[in-house]
Amino acid sequence: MRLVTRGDLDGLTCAVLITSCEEIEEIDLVHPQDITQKRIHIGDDDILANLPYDRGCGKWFDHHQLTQVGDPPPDRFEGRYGLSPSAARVVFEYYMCQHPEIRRYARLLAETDRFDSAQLDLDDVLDPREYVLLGFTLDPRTGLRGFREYFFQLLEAFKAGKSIEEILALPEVKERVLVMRAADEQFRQLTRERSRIDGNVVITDFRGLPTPPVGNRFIVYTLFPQANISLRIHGGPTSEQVAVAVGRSIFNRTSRTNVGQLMAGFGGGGHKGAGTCLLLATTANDEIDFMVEQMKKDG
Ligand SMILES: [Mn+2]
Repeated sequence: MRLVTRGDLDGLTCAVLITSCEEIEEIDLVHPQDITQKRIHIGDDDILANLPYDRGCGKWFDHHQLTQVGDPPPDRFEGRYGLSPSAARVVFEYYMCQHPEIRRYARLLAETDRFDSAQLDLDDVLDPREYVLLGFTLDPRTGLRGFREYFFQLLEAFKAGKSIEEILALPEVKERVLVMRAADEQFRQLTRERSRIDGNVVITDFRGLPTPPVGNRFIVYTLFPQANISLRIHGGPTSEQVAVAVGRSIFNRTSRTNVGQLMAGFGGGGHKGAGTCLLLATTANDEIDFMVEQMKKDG
């Protein structure tokens, strides 16, 4: 079978668990909109994890809000869906009785829950350690490239039973941590320069930079504690597209915006607390203004 998932920490933990319970010959890392926009063919030999439902799939595991975009899941399907802190938790609950040996990943799973649902404190953002640090090196939103090979290296390391200390000592991991730390001060500076406050919203515009800046996506909330929600704009996968990432502050938790729902209105998706969408560059500004107005109205 093939596993189709996304290249973040939750996708990695899904891959660790599913490859322990199923015969997986191939793993593909895709973006959720590759599924909803049918850019890849999904058949009954495919397991989808941490991604929207596709009616062709053999099994499906997810924890994101259901959106109007893409195939609606039927009442009965193979796999499991639930509003859980991580998709990996949903996978774990599905396989645990048949495969009690996956309990050995309990710590990885608990930390994936915490990371994927952004239950982080100030120290996790300013001085990340262990699984949180590893999660930031894998986060596609952090802007580091070449994550495919990196994802498979980490998968192999966890399957081989390596500890988090051993994994953080791998040269590829150390290198990414160094790149992240080196870029950190510059990222703060750029975030300060390119952000503006509009009511309760902090808007950061990274469009027009030669490369997407590398940095921790929660830093913005430490720099603008008065904002309860952020909207970040950067270049999309093609020059005709603009990517938007919206998130509620993890420190000032007063925003009432349902981000996943708001993003679904623009072809994207996510959770109550965070989500993304891709816009056409030609109409992006008007759509972004609309989103900001909605977030201000929600309070
Ligand atoms: Mn997830």
